[in-house]
Amino acid sequence: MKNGKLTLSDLRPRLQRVERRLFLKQSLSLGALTMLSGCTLKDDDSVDRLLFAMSRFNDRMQAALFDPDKLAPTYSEADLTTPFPFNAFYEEKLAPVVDGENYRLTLSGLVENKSPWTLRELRALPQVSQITRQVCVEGWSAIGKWSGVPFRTFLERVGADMTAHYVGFRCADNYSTSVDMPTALHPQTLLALDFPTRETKYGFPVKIRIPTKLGFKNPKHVVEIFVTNDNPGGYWENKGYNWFSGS
Ligand SMILES: Nc1nc2c(c(=O)[nH]1)N[C@H]1C(S)=C(S)[C@@H](COP(=O)(O)O)O[C@H]1N2
Ligand SMILES: [Mo]
Repeated sequence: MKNGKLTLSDLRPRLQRVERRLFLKQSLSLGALTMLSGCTLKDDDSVDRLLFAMSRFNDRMQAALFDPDKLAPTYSEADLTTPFPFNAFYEEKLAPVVDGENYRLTLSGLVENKSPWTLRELRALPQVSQITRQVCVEGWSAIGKWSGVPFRTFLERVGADMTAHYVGFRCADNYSTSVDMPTALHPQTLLALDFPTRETKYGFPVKIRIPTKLGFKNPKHVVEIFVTNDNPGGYWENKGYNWFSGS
């Protein structure tokens, strides 16, 4: 501290902590630290506000750098991780068990045809399979196979406004997340109906599998999809995880 103002060296440990929290290791650089040293940051609040603003700025930078044609690596059956790890914001035994017969996938927001979809109708759309790696911020990654409808095909089918900025997801366990439209339209983004195992806890009946995003941006047990121009945030995003969290 100098004259009641925080200095660069005061901030460094805190930034390192926040960086870990926001997963900005590569992008919150020394340059950004130097930039901070010119600011008057008197209290924790202003530091947090600035860091949050930087994370938002970072989202825009990352979105601009996102190459919609760059593919995530794919793997072979021999690479599959077994048993496949489970993760959620609750214990495994609390995972929701959705009734497939009565299930309806609902649509809202900037979508022309808002008729809900049954599982049978979703299965009747063109299906593809892919083997990709899911990366969780909690320090594990695993290779799994997901099959289902290319999400772009689904968005075209329902007449989603593809010029809108965001697609949001609500889940049976009250989880939520959202992605930018280019990510939603990415060729590997899948409305998955089959999961690494048949156990329902991996997302039955619908998981949006996005191999260009961290695990937490891959919603399981999805019950509602909406298209919007206002960033919907999400369960972890609202707790400070970097919104873009992808490659
Ligand atoms: N509905 C819902 N989806 C979710 C989560 C959750 O808690 N609820 N957790 C996310 C996180 S942090 C990860 S890493 C993956 C884990 O998916 P898995 O159980 O198939 O490995 O699901 C994501 N999708
Ligand atoms: Mo995760």
